[in-house]
Amino acid sequence: MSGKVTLHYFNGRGRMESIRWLLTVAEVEFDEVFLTTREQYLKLLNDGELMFQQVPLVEIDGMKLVQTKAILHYIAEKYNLYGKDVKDRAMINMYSEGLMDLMELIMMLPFVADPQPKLDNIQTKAKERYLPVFEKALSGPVYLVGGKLSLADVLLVECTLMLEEKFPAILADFPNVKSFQGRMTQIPAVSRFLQPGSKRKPQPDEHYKNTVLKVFNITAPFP
Ligand code: IBG
Repeated sequence: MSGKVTLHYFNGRGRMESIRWLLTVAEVEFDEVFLTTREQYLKLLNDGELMFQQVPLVEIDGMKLVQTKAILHYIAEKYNLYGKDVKDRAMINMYSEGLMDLMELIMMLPFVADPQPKLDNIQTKAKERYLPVFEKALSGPVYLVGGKLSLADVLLVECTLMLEEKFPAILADFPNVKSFQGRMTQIPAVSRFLQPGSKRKPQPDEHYKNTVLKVFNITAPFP
């Protein structure tokens, strides 16, 4: 069925959450199949659905897409969230890659043996490496690239909200980023996504963590 978009992932953020955000901003409805057992994952593997034996998996337009970035780029391109030309796209990709590097650090926190040093490192990197870039880029422009909403903006609002969950005052020194967040959260689709009962996933909890460990048969924590 080409009309329906179906996401296959855990009932948690992980690598799928940015895809949920982008579909939401594009106003694309989606269904979700949650991975809860190892058997489900093994069936996806045995059925040849996972090119690299990994999720996220997204069924869209008759395709079964894997690889988070490929999925994000397809959606961004299709729904006009990928700039006006190849130069815009290069900028969007640079901003997006930086944001995904930072969000990946946060995503892995529940699975590491000693999260506090990692958390400290995330805060330092956010303040000294990442947020200054966006503060500068937003000193004037409303959007990050080309005067129009793009994938990079969607990832930035997602990332700033994630950072504030961990470090509530982190945007105090980044007023342009804070104003940008305020504008983005007023977009009706985003505002609805931030309400309880939406498909936005909460911060990871023990249940989510244990489900991931069980499905992937992981015993030791990550270093
Ligand atoms: N480059 C790929 C992408 O971006 O889609 C990486 C995908 C990926 O790492 N997927 C993980 C997976 O399927 C799950 S999300 N791993 C199984 C395997 O055998 O590689 C990341 C993840 C979390 C928690 I969240 C623990 C381990 C991985």
